[in-house]
Amino acid sequence: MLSAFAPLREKIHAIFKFKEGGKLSAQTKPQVGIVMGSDSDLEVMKAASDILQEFGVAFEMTVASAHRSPQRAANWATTARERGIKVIIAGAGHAAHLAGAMAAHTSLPIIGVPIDSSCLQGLDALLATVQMPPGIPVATMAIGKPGARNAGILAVQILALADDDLAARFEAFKQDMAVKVEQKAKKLEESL
Ligand code: AIR
Repeated sequence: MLSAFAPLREKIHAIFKFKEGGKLSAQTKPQVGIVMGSDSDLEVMKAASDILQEFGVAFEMTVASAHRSPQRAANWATTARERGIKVIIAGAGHAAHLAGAMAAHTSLPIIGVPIDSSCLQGLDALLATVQMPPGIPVATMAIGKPGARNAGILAVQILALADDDLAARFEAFKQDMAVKVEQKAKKLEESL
């Protein structure tokens, strides 16, 4: 069964060759804006930038706080579209209003990442990010690093709607995951 995947795997490796050499394309104009409430969120939010890098999607990254620097957060969101940004990923912990603030100040799609930085381990941030009032959506991911990685993946999927090359790479990425599961299943079954 696994051998059937061999040619596919070669194709995937060809498509994903940028994994070894850093960014795939020479494209430098950021398409994704990543913003976080504090530099202490970077360890989590790096999971979003890492996957964007794997796909060769250019991004910009900054810190802005909906509470500590509301004007900076508003300015960054308001000017995002004119900077060429198509999707915003916003991560914050505690009473996390950053993603909602982004959504208030731009019509670009917003992906929210609740950060597990508080004593409530991100449950507070999850509720604050996900419970947006009707009319102002935030696509809210899981808490912490897995959510940040998924935020990057969702941004890729959104951009791939208008980018056939990126869509092909995303398909390969999904197929690669399936191949890995096949390998794990085989290994587990053989160990029994
Ligand atoms: N935060 C900062 N301004 C508003 C909020 N909600 C969040 C950050 C971080 C947490 O507060 O997103 O997760 C703690 O920040 P710091 O700077 O004290 O480490």
